[in-house]
Amino acid sequence: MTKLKHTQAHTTELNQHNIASVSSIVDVPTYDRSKVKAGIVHIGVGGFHRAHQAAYINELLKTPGNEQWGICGIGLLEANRGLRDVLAKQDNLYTLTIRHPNGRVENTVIGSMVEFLFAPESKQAVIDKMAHPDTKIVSLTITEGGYNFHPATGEFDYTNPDIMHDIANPSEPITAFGYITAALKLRKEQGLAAFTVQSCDNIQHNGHVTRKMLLAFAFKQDAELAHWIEQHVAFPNGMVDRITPISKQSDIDYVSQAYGVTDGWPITCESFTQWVIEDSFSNGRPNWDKVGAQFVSDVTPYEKMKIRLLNAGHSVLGLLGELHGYSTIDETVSDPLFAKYLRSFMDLEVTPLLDELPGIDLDSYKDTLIERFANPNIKDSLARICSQSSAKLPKFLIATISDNLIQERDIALATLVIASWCLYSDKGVNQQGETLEIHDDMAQELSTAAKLTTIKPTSFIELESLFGDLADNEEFISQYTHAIAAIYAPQSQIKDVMAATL
Ligand code: CS2
Repeated sequence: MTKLKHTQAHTTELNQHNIASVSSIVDVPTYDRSKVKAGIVHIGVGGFHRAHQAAYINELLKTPGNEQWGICGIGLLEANRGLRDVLAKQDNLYTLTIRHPNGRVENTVIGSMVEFLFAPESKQAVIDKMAHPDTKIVSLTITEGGYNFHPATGEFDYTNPDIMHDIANPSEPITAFGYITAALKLRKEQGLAAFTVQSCDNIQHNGHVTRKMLLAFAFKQDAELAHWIEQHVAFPNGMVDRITPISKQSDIDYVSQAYGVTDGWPITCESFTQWVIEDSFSNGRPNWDKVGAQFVSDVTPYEKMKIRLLNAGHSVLGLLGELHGYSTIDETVSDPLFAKYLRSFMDLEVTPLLDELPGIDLDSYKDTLIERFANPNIKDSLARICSQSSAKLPKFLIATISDNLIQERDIALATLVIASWCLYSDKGVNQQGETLEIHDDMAQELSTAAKLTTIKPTSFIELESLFGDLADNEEFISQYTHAIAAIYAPQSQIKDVMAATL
């Protein structure tokens, strides 16, 4: 997000000193923040973390006895400088605006982040913080791409220049892996217990993936340390869920106009929230189950359900909606054809691949998803959903196609989304000719491959790092080239092709 501007002159600045004066209008932390210690160091203080984990901890801190579970946020990237400035002014406080589908709005000032460190300017401070005896958990929201695995093989990518830098310069890290390894090394040397490394990203088996990646990194740097990590660090898998659009100027204006509070970076999110966590921690953990999270012994079916239905469903609406010219998820799903397409995709191409979950009725889970997407008060942009599709789709959608091909099931609905992704990457405009806002680390590669489509219809799916060997699968080639022919036809309208595919 670009840095947001304040709007009104006569508002109260949000900071610790002013908390009491805004307490009559918004829900503020009632606990003594000066007594809260950072037991959790969290890398990646984006909107999602602030709407999810930090909100759970804020709730927990209201009950005395949990003061050891505050959060120290870490901004790893140079792009986090603006966030650091805002949080510093606000004593790390921010407003969470929860918007219910029926229009109800709840505003809560979140106080669980008690420290924030901007890594590019304080590398050693970050390492020391993670190595501090109070730190019990290092958690991560670094997005799918941050885990540095090859999308098709799942293996650690040693060719990433930042990783090469971190392997060669253990005391000057850039990546999350570099910091975590440096801190664990210090803990080992000082005889301190290892912290838990807890991923809060949308990756299936996020704990296992984090473990595999961290060990791959650490082995290159220090094999003995890697063995110690293998034995002592827990990496719980978890499923996280709360739709959190990118903050906009209108969110700042709302907090300022409705509550007279100047907050430089409020977060807006939906009312639904879910967190399912495997109860495996190396050094204690907060009682998140007391504030709505769920501890389970195996999170696999929950994460598969969420990633294959919610996240893939978002991408289905996102890519098709972008081509049509819609701009938000609620707008797209309120079009009956898009709603029908989404539901058919979920029912016909995803549900048969999911395991039964005790206590979860998949039909009502899907109904709820459609209601959540339709929330008119959450203006979640299609540009956000489609951003970094190259890191998302292999797990969210391409995996569903591969599984269905093995089981000889339908793939047509998902395949049209892939063909649409090709057209989106090729043309970079919607059907009205308006330029699309595309953010993808692989944007150049995607566009180069997509632009060859008219010469070679399968060029896009030959991107092996995304599609693996799918470009050798005859059934997939046949359905994909059929979809490509339909959407590349002169005057073709995406809605007509969707209707014909249903
Ligand atoms: C979205 C997710 O970025 C995406 O593709 O599907 O950010 C989604 O909003 C969250 O996972 C909801 O929990």
